[in-house]
Amino acid sequence: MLAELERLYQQALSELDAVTDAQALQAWRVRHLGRKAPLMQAFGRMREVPAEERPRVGRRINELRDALQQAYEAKAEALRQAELARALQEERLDVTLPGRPRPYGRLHPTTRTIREIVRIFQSMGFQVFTSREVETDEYNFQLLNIPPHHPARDMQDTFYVATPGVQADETPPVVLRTHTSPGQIHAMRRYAAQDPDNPPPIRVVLPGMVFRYEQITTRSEIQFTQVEGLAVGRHITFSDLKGTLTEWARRMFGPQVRTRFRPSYFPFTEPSVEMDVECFLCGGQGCPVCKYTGWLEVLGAGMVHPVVLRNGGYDPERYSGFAFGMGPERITMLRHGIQDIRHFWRNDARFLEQF
Ligand code: FA5
Repeated sequence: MLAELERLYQQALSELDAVTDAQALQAWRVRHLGRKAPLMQAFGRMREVPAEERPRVGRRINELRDALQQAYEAKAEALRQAELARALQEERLDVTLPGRPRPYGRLHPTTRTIREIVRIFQSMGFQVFTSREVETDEYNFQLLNIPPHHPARDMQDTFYVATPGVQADETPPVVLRTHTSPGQIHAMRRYAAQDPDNPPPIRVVLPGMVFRYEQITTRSEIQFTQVEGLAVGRHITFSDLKGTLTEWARRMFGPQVRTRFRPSYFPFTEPSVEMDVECFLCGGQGCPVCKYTGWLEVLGAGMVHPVVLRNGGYDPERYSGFAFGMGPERITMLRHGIQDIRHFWRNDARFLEQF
């Protein structure tokens, strides 16, 4: 029996030599070390061996089995190493390559412009006052000296907000604000409430979203932003308006930039102006962006109308003030030479990534 087992052992070793993959190795293990393998069954056949031979034969069978087990483990390890070498060769990994950069979000160009505008006014002592986007007709128009049927309403086509089940003429009309100017009334009333007989002076800026029922074009959106400004106090003059806005323009567009004021009309300011800045793209020489005029319009402004001051709780005999309103999208377009305002809402990463 021992001679037969020695032969099987030699055969198992030479079979193991020929094994080249994990699957064949498993099959080999079942064949030579499994429960039904001849070597394993030999323990059951010990009865055939003369009693005095049994210890020696038993020891030898154990040795053969241990030797096969070791040969198996050595082969398994060799196969693992070979597999690793192959993987390293084929799936080459250069650990010195730089990592993949994580995409970071960034601020929308309009937000950046608004923040810059606000920062400059803050440095001049203005505070941010936040006002609502849904307004009554009263605040958006009437308290700003734009009565019903006033032709100036045509300047700002309006989105009216309907209340389901309620007839339009049963409730005061509610609108999406067409400009940030109704915030002037909210701010004045809030400040005046502190001391109605002697209301404190005001210096606020009001950034926010506005809505107009307009034809969308390359220059006009139906939803855009404005930054409003309001200063109210004793002895505030038109010179203060010019000085403040000119200083803002210099800090915003560069210290050399020149400004000019043109007469204009807004129902809530008197007198009213529009401010142009010298085209900072061509330095006033004339280019397509300034339409060869050398000037860019950036805002509307004026001295707060006495009716508006009174509506806000400020006696126009004792107080005066100036107000202004500007459009950050248009300013962003001018600064970056953006030809079409519709890019701002398109959410196209190729556009947004440039800022
Ligand atoms: C007003 O809205 C006034 N409330 C501004 C004002 C405030 C004047 C305080 C005096 C005192 P206007 O309609 O011109 O004015 O709009 C102001 C700015 O908003 C414009 O200069 C422009 O930059 C921007 N704007 C107006 N309409 C649009 C539009 N459809 N799309 C994008 N920007 C617009």
